Amino acid sequence: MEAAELKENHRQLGLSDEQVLAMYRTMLEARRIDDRMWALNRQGRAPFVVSSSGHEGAQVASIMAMDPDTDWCLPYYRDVGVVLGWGFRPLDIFLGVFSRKSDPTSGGRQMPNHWSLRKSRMFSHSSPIATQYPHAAGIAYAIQKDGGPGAVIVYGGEGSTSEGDWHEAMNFAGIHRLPLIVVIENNQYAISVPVAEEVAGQVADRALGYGMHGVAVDGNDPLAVYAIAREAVDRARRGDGPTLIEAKTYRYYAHTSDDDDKLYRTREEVESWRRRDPLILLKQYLIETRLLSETLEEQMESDITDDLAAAVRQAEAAPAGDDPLARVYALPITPRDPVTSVEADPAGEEVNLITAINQTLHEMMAAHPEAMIFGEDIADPKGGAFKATKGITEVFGKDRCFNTPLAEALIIGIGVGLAAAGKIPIPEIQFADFIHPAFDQIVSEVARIHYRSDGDWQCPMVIRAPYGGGIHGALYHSQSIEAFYAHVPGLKVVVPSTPADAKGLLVSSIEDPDPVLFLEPKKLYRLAKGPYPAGDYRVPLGRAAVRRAGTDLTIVAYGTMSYYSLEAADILAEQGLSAEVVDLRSIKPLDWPTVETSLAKTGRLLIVHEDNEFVGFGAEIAAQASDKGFELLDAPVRRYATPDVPTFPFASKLEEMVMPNTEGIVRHALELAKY
Ligand SMILES: Cc1ncc(C[n+]2csc(CCOP(=O)(O)OP(=O)(O)O)c2C)c(N)n1
Repeated sequence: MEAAELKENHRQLGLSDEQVLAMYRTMLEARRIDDRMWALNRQGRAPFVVSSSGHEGAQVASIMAMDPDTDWCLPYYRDVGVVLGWGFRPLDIFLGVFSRKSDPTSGGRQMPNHWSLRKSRMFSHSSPIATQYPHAAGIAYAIQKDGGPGAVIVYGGEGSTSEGDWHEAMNFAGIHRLPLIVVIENNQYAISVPVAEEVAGQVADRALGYGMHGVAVDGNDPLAVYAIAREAVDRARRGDGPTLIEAKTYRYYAHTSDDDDKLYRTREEVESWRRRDPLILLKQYLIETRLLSETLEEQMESDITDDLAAAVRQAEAAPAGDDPLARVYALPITPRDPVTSVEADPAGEEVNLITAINQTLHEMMAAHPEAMIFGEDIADPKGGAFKATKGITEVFGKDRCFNTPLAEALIIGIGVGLAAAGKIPIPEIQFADFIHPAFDQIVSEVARIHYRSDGDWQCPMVIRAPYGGGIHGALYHSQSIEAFYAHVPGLKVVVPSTPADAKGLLVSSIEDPDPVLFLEPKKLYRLAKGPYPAGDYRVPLGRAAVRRAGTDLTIVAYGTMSYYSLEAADILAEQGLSAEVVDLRSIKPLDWPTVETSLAKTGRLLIVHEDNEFVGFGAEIAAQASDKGFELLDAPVRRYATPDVPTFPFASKLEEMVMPNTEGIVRHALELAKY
């Protein structure tokens, strides 16, 4: 091995002697931390560790090209060298290894190495591979539109470049020429899968397809990595767009402490890469350039050993967290006094539901300069598939109301990044049926960011999605999705059924610090008409409305079924049956006290929704009724919902046969009353 293997000279790269020595020291510290973590694991003191050894050159050199005072950093789980370079202390890392309460990244809630720190603009990382790339793109978009000086660096392995989230993010970064640097640490394996089975050709070449600059570099040559990273950062700061850097490297330990790498790599292969260890290459260089003496090297080693011993001692002795139920929501909504009377309609000009949504979005964009609306076809001149966003680009400009590529995971993922950067993202999913590609971003990211960062980050996003049937939308333009998402801690789910509620709930959702799934019943867009309250008007989340008072039975519904239930109540009244109609408005949080109060009055409960009955949201209400309202019930709880068929067949006659309707509600109510 020759030091001459390092192709660059640090001074020509603008690095001072102190800086190149600091680079070496950080790499050495990362290596020793890794060794220490593994030893702790093997001693049974740390249950799970992830290795970074071998990657230090790529990590420390690339992060040195950034400015921790203005830039953003999104490391992945292997990036000990990156987080040290960004200012983490060994203690911060070991607090995570021992999952202690004072672990600054997650308070012991996440696995070790899932880095995050809001005050240093290091965005929270999770475990699903590749979800971080759209986040980085969203942050970079916010920086670009604010005219900020910062750039964003995001890290991942070569395996992550097979995920859709990666491709969607690169596409978006290329389209907008974002100030983004993507570092792929290609260590030749995604767990046991060799790169040849992961990528056809070279990772860096993928940049071409996305209009990005792409470059492959020897990741074990820290000075070469630094040179490339510097160019990338300069490019980003000049406004010349993103760069994909593929740093070819190798990891010396197994994938994690749970992996046995002997199953898929020979010792000879590992040894051959160890001969090009980035730490040794840089050390040789420093010796030859007379910057590193034996004494200095020994001093560094012994300082690091002492620091790590102290950090391990302190971290291991630190207390564990004791509040796993806290900080699921930034604004938890606890049940209030039940609603007992029918709310009077607010004053206002009569509009339909879609107009109410459009006007509210205009008002909110004016009231909150940080609000941004984006999605497929939402910009003018089209203004959305249903015209919900009509006129917004014209008034507020295309930086704040913009079309995205046709990529739902990206839409939600950039929303996460925008929220991290202080925006209020209001993405539209064109039809709820097409939200499924974004399931991971919503469930694994949006909903968990607050909890997993122990309250450090918030994700105030409102995801609008037209949903439901009754418009001949067939199997893929009719679905009800509320049950999937009501199941997820960290999300709030609301469904308006009147224009006034559409405004009041949308305003509350946009002002709420937590993510809200705002489901708009398509059937009601033009059918539901009512007053549009001018000026300040809010409907609190988690608060149901009693739409009609009654004494014989309670009908609990939401969305289109709330509308139909009121029609049914009129028919039932003619037949001498007094039905109380409770419109939930919020699916989650559920306003149980209002349902219970109504039940106490009527003793009979009919739950109506257009989603499938099996494990539909009605099952939750029925379960709560039996748990908390058993003594109040004079009859079994009845559900009227769609049978177990895909919603909905296209032919009108077939759709009518399965989708709940007014006549069906009347029939079920009459039967229930007879029990
Ligand atoms: C979406 C998803 N699928 C599978 C996994 C399990 N998993 C964890 S790490 C990993 C390999 C990642 O390889 P690569 O991106 O090359 O990064 P490396 O770990 O090699 O640094 C896999 C499959 C996961 N965490 N997320």
